[in-house]
Amino acid sequence: DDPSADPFAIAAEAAAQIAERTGVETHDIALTLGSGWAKAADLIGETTHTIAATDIAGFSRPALEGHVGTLRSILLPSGKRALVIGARTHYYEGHGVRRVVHSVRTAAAAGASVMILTNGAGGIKEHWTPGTPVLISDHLNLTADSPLEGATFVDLTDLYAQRLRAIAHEVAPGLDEGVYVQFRGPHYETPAEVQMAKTIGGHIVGMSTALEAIAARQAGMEVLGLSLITNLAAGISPEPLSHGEVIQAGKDAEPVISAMLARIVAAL
Ligand code: 6GU
Repeated sequence: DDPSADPFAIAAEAAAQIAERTGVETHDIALTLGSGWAKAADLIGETTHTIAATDIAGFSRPALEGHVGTLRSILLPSGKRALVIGARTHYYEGHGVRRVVHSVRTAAAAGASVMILTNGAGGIKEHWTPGTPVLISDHLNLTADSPLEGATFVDLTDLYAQRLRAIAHEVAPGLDEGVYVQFRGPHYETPAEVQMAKTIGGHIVGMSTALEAIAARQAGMEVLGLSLITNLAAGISPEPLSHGEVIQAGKDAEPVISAMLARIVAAL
């Protein structure tokens, strides 16, 4: 949180601590598992090490139920290594964008070249019933913030890598795609805000992922993004939104979408 601290040095320190704790020098891919996706960790391979995120430099205490607060090193059947981040700091927690992207920078420092970002989100398309997984094709960052500091001009043309999206479509035929809109939260959007998101080209509304994706791209990683539609966004659904229902929809869909994510990881 010290503005004079170098966030990349803290990420390097975190990666060194992970390497020390696990004996694994290099992780090949990293996954941040958001609401509804946590079960994928058990399906992709064998967890050899589980670390409390708070034992690692730069990680904050998890703020929310459904976010487990651990880092796991997983040996994939291919022999590759996955770092699973079950500890997400949300922008709305107010700790600043450096904290939000610290896990992504740590994954990059740990060697990961692919960053898979998952979340639970609201749907703008009426036919997306709760439980529908959607591949993120692009994003609109409405936080008015950026993880980049100073004159760092990063190209975001292929942010959600076409190469990885093609693999996802191959192993999950019929998977929908959409543009993710990151709002600051923690309140859900008004119906007018949802209409604005729709008008400017958005399909999914949420409170994470876009800032993390930018940091991953800056670090040279390829990004794959997946949203679980836990509910329709305000005004699209006739029902008011409840956090409890969002969590429940995530739990209900978890087995199916986690299995899908495991197939994607196996195909990378
Ligand atoms: Cl409707 N909006 C946002 N911003 N995040 C969500 C959501 C809606 N539903 C689940 N997460």
